[in-house]
Amino acid sequence: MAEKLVHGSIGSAEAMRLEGEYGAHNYHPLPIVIAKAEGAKVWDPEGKEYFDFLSAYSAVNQGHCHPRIIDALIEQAKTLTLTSRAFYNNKLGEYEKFVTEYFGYEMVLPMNSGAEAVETAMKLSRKWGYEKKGIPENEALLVFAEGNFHGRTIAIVSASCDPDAYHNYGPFLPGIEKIAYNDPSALEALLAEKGDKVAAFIVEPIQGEAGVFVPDDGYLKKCYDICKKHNVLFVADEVQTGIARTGRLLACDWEDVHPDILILGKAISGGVLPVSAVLSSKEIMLCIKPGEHGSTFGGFPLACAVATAALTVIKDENMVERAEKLGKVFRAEVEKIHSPLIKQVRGKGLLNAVIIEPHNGKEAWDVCVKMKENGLLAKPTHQHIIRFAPPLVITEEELLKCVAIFKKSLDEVLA
Ligand code: IF1
Repeated sequence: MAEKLVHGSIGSAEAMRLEGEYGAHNYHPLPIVIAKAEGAKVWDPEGKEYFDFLSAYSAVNQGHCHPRIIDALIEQAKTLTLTSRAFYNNKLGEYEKFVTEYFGYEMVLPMNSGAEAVETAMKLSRKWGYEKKGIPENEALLVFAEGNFHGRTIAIVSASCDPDAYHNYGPFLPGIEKIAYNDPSALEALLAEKGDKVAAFIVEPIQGEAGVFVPDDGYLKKCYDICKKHNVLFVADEVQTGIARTGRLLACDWEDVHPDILILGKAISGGVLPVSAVLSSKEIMLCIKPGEHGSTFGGFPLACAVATAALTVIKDENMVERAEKLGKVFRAEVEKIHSPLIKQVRGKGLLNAVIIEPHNGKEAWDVCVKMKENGLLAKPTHQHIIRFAPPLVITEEELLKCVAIFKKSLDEVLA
């Protein structure tokens, strides 16, 4: 007999069946259906409660359905949602002033998805390369790090080293160079050889998809200095690492690096709307002239209201400090767990990963399925890595409860 429904009008089994039947099969989700969420918790249609340790890949840093962000959404939705950029609107300029001052930049170019913002940064870098640096026409190069994840467009997957991301999507974008991550000498060697044609080095301060791969201290600063030496733009993709997640407003703040171009997405809206942003100086941003780039929704009034509220909440609720403190607690507690399945815990702030050592045929997926049964949602990546990234509103008490669920699940998987 079917379980009684608590949230919504269809049960978990039916929701999963419908997705499988009518939706493209471009994902392999954990078998959990979310019907309601608040703060760090989510509920399935049958009313079972879970802690969310994925946070929509760090988009809901402020917690699910944060009341102040939702209020801003509703208020603005009743007044004005979209004008296109063919006309001015009374929210965009105010938001642009707010967001540029918030992150310490002169100008912003608003977009929607993270991938669009990365594309924008690629186009902006090329424009600057031709118009300011003087790279000969159609010869500009963009440098990426191996193991990167910047999104799903054809230009972006042209820079990917992951066959799942690029296989059979060719032909790819030319003018892309890939170098080893966490190796400043690889950047120096490439720029020494081809630096006069390189417009930008585009890098994640911590590689998320690669499994929360934290580079050595000083890596970003060294790369920044190498870029300056060769008149190359240092572009940081902080779509996942930005906005308090790592215990700093930006992960680049850990090394006092101010990127020439900063790419933001995900948590800039608190997971309420697809909002992204590219921030830069006037010198760089004004290389793009009217009609040369844009999007129907980019900077729409609803996004402006939501992003302003989402960023205000980050400051008002001290989320940077929370992430730093709770991250230390999380890593210290996980290090105390003795299980043959745990190989390593790593991360910064509340962007963490546990590397799983397969044992008796059990791997990360099995641990995640068991944690799900025990009320904790986390997602495996690359077979042997589990990401732990709760909303930053989680309390220390809840966090400790979740570490206990993790420990219990590790034990049960091997039992
Ligand atoms: C999916 C990963 C995370 C990103 C960085 C740009 C984008 C992303 C550093 C593009 C997006 C997402 C996309 C999501 C899974 C997720 C992800 F596992 F694939 F790598 F978070 F770790 N730059 N990351 O991490 O932003 O266009 O998606 O808004 O399902 O593809 P988007």
